[in-house]
Amino acid sequence: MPTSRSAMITGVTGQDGSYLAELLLSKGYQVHGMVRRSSAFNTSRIDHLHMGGKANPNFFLHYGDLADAGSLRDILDLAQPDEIYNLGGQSHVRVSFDQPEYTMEVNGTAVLRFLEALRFHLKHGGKAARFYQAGSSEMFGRAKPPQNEGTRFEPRSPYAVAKVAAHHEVVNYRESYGLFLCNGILFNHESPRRGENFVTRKITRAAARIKLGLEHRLTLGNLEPRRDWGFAGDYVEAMWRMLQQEEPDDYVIATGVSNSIRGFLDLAFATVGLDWHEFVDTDPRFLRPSEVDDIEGDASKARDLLGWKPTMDFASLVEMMVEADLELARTEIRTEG
Ligand code: NAP
Ligand code: F7E
Repeated sequence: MPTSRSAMITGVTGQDGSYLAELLLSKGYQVHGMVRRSSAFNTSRIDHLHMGGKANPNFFLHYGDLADAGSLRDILDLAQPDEIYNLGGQSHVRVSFDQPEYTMEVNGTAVLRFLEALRFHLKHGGKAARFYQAGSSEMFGRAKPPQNEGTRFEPRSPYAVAKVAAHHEVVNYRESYGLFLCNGILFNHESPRRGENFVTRKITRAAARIKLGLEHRLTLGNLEPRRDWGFAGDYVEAMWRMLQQEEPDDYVIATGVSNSIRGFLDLAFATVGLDWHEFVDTDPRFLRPSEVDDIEGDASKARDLLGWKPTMDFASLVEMMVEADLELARTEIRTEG
């Protein structure tokens, strides 16, 4: 087991970054997380790792931003990472239609910026680092399921277009400069730490709060799309495995099972003993100008080459998220007295 390897994570304050930081620390890595400046605290998902009596001495945070080349170079210089996980980004597909240029900047151009920073780092005597890029099943867009590494990209949003650009940047730098760079093509993955404006968490949070009387209605957009939902904790393990291989490559990570938003609603509300039809409204403001209707991944390559498979099925994932949101709602009720 490695004891002195160093890793750099962008997006460490996000859902995946927090699980990945825990995983790498548990393996003995020194972990350097990049945090962007915010007017309010944005570290709630990682506070248990760097604050108070249980602060991990191998966990370091640095201010930086994917839009700022200097901060990327500085952190590379300081951390001398063996592995880099580029998880930072504007991750909301609907929002990418409102902020297309910014999304391309942070999800697409910033990857090029980072790869150039890495080349600069190497040219100036820095340690050679392996690099993971957070690609997405959204890149497949309207390509027919099941989608795998050979499926054509048919992106349907500014988010997906930017991720496709990043994917090709990584392949191009790998082929041109012989760097160890991997694209993970991850299908939707969720957890109690999922942002509250993604559909899964929006539903589990509302189911819990409606059950406990804190809210009365839930308003959603399109209930028909199908997604291949897995557990984020399983997916960060796959990221790590990609960087432990002899050769760099690209991998689809998915459960191979898809469900509709309706299916998610069925299970989430059943967990609290309610029928969602009585509480859910739909509103066109949550619709997207173009939708990805059907997504289901074929992760056989990851199973065969990485020995990776998901540990949590759809029903257990939904139940875990609802239970966590019930606990949060109960705490809120106790605190407010
Ligand atoms: P998330 O919870 O939204 O986290 C995104 C992270 O990126 C946050 O730490 C955020 O910082 C940071 N960030 C945003 N803009 C940045 C910038 N300009 N510079 C530096 N950091 C910035 O997303 P996630 O679910 O963990 O996903 C991680 C990555 O995987 C993202 O790139 C996402 O697009 C991709 N992905 C996610 C899924 C999924 O289903 N979760 C699937 C495929 C791919 P703040 O905390 O300050 O906002
Ligand atoms: O939408 C529908 C919506 O925003 C899922 C990101 O992590 O996974 C995520 O992207 C589906 C879509 O996730 C609401 O139209 C209905 O069909 O939870 P979502 P996403 O767009 O699949 C991919 C793999 C990523 O890479 C992304 O970073 O649910 N939907 N009603 C709704 N979606 C939202 N957010 N809110 C609604 O009210």
